[in-house]
Amino acid sequence: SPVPTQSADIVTLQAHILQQQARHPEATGQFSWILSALAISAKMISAHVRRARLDDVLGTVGNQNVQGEQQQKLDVIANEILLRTLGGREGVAIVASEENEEPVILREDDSAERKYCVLFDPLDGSSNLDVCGSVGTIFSILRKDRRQRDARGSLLQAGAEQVAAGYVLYGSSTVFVLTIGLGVDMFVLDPAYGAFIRVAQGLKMPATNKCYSVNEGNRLSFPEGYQHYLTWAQEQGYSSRYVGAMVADVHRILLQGGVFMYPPTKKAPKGKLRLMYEANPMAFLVEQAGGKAMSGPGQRILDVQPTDIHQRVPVVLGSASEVDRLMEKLSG
Ligand code: P6P
Repeated sequence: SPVPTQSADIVTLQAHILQQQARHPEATGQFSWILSALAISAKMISAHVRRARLDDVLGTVGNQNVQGEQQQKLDVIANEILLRTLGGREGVAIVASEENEEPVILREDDSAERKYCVLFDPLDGSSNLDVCGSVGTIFSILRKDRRQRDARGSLLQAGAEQVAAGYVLYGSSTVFVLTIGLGVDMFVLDPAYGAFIRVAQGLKMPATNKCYSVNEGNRLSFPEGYQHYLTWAQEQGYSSRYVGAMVADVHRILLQGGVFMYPPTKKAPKGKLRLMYEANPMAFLVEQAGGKAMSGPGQRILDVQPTDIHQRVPVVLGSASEVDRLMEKLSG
């Protein structure tokens, strides 16, 4: 019988993290522990997402569950999971969450060892849960800036300073996408074993794709350049795909190419998406996959100097040529 082809090695996310650490003999392991905290958080949040609304039905009397606890919304649960897993990691000095107005200082920077800041949107697009749509978790890791005296100062670094970024997509499967600045790697959760299995390394976004992703309901309130672009794209026969959860929309662009945008609108003149824990991590991933991420003509998202943890920016990201074309339309 024919010799079976050597199947590809099975590499889990945990093994991948350790492989990356082994490339840096000076590494203390702090960074690896942070990534593993994000991995276990993703598995726990995935388990809750797969039970969305069942807990409401199976576990509650009024809005209390059988333990008499206040039934929590899933984004609060996801936030708690991330705070508590990251809280157990020595390397994490500060966390900032879309759910918390103020950053959380987990430990003072008393040791000589490098510390990190972790920013996240625990359950992005959570309103999609009500209709069994895709939702996601987005995270960004910065080095704690030791020269800064307070948490805010440490956090307000441009996206180009990120040491890692990624997202978890809770869709038809649970996908963990990660960059530590050496390309983009993708993992899929095997629920039978509770392990994330590596399915792609060094992922590169297709150079073009006649597909755009935007909430067209806001079209008439977009700046003119965006409207001109959409008219042009429709004349070219572009297709439109929009889930309404950034992680799902960006994941499609990462794998298939095209362009995602959240332009300024009358309701959100600076755009709706948050710089620190939505635009920056996605921009890092997209650039690592060979794409572009801009917040306007000549304004690379990763170069934006933040002034507030929760500030919003317009977002255009995707295949370089598709982003360039839109920027041309915006430049008039
Ligand atoms: P709209 C979800 O609420 C979110 O923050 C992103 O995940 C998503 O891209 C965007 O807002 C959707 O906003 O206005 O199109 O519903």
